[in-house]
Amino acid sequence: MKILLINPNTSTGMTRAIEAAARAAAAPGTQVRAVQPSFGPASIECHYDEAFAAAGVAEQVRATAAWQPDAIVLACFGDPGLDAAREATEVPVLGIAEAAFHAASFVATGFSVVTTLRRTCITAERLLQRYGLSGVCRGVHGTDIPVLDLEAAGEPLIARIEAAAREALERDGSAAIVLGCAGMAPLCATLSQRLGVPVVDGVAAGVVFAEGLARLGLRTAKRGDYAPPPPKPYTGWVRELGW
Ligand code: 2AL
Repeated sequence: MKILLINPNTSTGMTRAIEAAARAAAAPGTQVRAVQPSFGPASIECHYDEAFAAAGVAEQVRATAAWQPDAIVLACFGDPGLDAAREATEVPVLGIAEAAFHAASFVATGFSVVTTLRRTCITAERLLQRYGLSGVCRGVHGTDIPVLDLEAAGEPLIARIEAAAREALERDGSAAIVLGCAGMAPLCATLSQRLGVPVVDGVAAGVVFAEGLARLGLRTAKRGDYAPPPPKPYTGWVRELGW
């Protein structure tokens, strides 16, 4: 079984951290490969960043096709380029927000999301609506921690996330926490142990769900809107990315 992880940002340190978290979650015998786009933002913290990250995801789905993954996980909490990736491949593609929300909904009737910059909360809220899980999420909370600060997360930063999670559980009356950034994956075990509630990291959840879908033999539907893109010329710096 081969699982491809695409970190949609261009931070190599974060790609390696995400890869380690994914390997820890994967079943024995599963190969995990983590890649990142050749262009785009170092972190994804706003709509503008996300526009370029989505193109980077499409680039990497194409560039890694020869590796023949059994499933693909997009490791950014905004799930950038998810639909485009599904058009560009036949294997299942999961976003980590999508995976984390569903996992949390399996173990609690109400969960809270703790994420990075407050301005990214709208992205998570829109995704919850998209996935039909707004009714299970009791609140999305920004910490105003920049994504790249998570690369060297020491105790003060972990304590800030822990405090935000405790406040969210209390204020929302929720029973589980979803970590709202791929960069928080390495903190999941520590936060689970300290908080005493289910803490969901979308990277681990995404890898496990991806393995499950591949084992079920499910492929992305090619009848309808997830069919391959209609061929046409692309111009300028993306001319190689046209179908
Ligand atoms: C993220 C994430 O997971 N990776 C990234 O660059 N930005 N998410 C977030 N909410 O800031």
